[in-house]
Amino acid sequence: MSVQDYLDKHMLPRKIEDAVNAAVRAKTPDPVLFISNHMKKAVPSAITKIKARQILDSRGIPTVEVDLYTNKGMYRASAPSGIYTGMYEATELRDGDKAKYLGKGVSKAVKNINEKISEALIGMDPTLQTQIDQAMMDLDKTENKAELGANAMLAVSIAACKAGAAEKEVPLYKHIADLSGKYDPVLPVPAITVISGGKHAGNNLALQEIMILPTGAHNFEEALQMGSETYHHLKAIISEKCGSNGCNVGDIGGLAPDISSFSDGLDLVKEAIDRAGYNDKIKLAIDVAATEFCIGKKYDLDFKTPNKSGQNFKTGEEMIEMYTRLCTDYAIASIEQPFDKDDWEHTKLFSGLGICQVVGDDLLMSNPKRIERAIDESTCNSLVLKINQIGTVTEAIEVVKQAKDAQWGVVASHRSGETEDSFVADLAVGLATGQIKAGAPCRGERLVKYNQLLRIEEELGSQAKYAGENWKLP
Ligand code: 2PG
Ligand code: MG
Repeated sequence: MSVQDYLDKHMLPRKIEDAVNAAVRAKTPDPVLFISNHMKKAVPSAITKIKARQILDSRGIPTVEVDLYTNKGMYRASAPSGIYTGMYEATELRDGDKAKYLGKGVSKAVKNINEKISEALIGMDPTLQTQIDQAMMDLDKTENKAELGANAMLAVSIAACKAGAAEKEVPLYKHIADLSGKYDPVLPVPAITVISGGKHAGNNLALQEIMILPTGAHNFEEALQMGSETYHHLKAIISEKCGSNGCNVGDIGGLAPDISSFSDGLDLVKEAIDRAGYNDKIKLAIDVAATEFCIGKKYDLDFKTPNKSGQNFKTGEEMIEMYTRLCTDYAIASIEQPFDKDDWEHTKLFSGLGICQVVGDDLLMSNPKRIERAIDESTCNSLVLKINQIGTVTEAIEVVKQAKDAQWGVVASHRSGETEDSFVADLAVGLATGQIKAGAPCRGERLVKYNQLLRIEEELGSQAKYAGENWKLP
């Protein structure tokens, strides 16, 4: 690296200027000593090494893990992955070599990190997240991160963010809040998945997730307790009614009884909330993931039922009627992806009724251009933030600001293919999203996020603020 590159990477000229100004302001008798002390604090330990490898996610599919080193230590991060990877999201780079992992290997993404990304980032200050992410984007040069792979870039971006927090000697959520320059930490309301269907489970339920939101809890710890108790009551109810086979779980830990109607699932969950004694403290939410069963312009509610697939089609209007009825019958507070990813028309019509929070998942794909269109056209009123769809921490922060500035709700989200990385928990707190989706209170890769939130709440002590009833706009 040239001297000029080194100075630029560390923004040294600006830091020297800051130090001189601080010395003048302090009217110090010994400006040289003052400036030298100031610079010692201002010049961080740089990134010294980046090493990536292929690991397996919670579904046994390869993903990228990164170890990023500074003089302070080693910081590890990995990229999650979803079922649906759409054309509007950043590219997940996979090898395509069918002889290995059915084409899903990530050795090219790993190589990109170990060679190109590592060369560009070594020597950089880990606290300068924007510059780090920009350096990767400059190297990639494509609009959708197709060259280096969003899975490669995200794992590095998260590892750098952790190193930045350590460098500043502040908790990760605090560093993220600082990077936003805007938010104070807030513990989110967990949207806890209790029933799984759709492409996440082997039952006949088209609906992907039924979630519970303990908005009436006093703090996060109590919210998680309510969620766990309700989950276990539900397990007992399903076992009584459908036999223990019904208690098998889907990809994100939700129970997967063999039911096919939305209302059968909601009835079971209502009964569990009732048994747990949390009727007035827990709200219901669903993620329909309707893109998965939209055929032409119609929705096949029996798309998973053998011999019935194709016989229970509903039009967009009929889906609106169904949602309206469900919201009345079950007081559903939030519906995610109620229509196809490109069904702007019905999403807007339903959202316009103002019955519940309408969350855009595949519709938005955490893509700033699609979010902008949805804000302009009032298509929905909440964003599900999936960081691997966008590919860097900096861009994730920007889309959260975009959504919040439009008075939208924000749900920080895991993916169905997860790892032991708990970054999304700190991200939700640091950006005060108010809501987090991390699956069921079951399976390690889900609990690692919820357990991290318990630790953050403990650390914040009397300063901890739980979003609670302000879950949409904390
Ligand atoms: C969703 C997510 C997680 P996937 O649809 O919101 O629950 O699933 O990661 O498969 O897209
Ligand atoms: Mg979804």
